[in-house]
Amino acid sequence: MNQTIALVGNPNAGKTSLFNILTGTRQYVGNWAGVTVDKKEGWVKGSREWKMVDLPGIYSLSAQSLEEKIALSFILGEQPSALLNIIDASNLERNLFFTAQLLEMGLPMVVALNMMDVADTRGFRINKNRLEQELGVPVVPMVARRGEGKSSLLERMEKDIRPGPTSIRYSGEVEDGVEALLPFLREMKRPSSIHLRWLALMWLEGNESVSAMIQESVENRGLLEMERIRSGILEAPARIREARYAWVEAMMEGTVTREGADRSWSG
Ligand code: GDP
Ligand code: K
Ligand code: MG
Repeated sequence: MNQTIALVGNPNAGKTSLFNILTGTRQYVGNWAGVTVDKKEGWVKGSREWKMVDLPGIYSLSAQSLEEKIALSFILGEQPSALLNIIDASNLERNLFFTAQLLEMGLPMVVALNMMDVADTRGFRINKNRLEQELGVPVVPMVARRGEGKSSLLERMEKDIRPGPTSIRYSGEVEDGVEALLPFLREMKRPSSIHLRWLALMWLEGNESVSAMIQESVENRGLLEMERIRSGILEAPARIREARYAWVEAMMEGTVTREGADRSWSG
């Protein structure tokens, strides 16, 4: 059975390196329609055959840069069956913010914890099992540039790939807003594997791509009510961001220590 897996991660996390070791030379390079951002597709050799698409490197799904729009419209439009999220172990905090958004989306996912050599050199000790437990999806330590971790990654993609839990809890106002939006979202045409909760959060954040999709398929009275819910929450995007940052911080505290340094994770 052929399935599509989208490779997603921050710029410079090692996506191209990982794409290359997973697909060998059998890759296709083109452009995303109408833009000059590279589009790469290739087949991943394993016992389960995956078609892999390398999406543009992005930091979040919120800011709506060209790259983010491309990534989001691929995920919403082409509906990949799973996500491979590559993260930079030496920049874990920043990378996990994006991971939080991806987990909430609800697609089956695996995390490639790349740059383990750099993390080691910088003195980061990452409790991989704990991180895996907390994220709720497989986490595979890797050094993509040297091909290290490839076979474990393939094994986990085959056996353990799964949707993560949606463990982030937002402020009461935001949670009430999500709850109130769900009935409208249930009615709309949408990719079946995407969580309504994630769509509701993207709506509250004012995400353009998701809002456009919603505007197409929810009737006007419903839209008015959805607008009312959104504008009734004071600074919803900031509240949502804060909760995600708090989640990332808690994740860091439980899973990473740094040797020979004070409690700062960066630098
Ligand atoms: P992309 O921007 O996500 O596509 O990342 P690239 O694959 O282009 O990698 C960015 C840089 O990091 C390149 O110079 C890679 O050779 C390097 N790189 C990728 N993976 C690793 C790794 O695991 N360890 C180290 N030290 N460097 C890596
Ligand atoms: K790069
Ligand atoms: Mg690249």
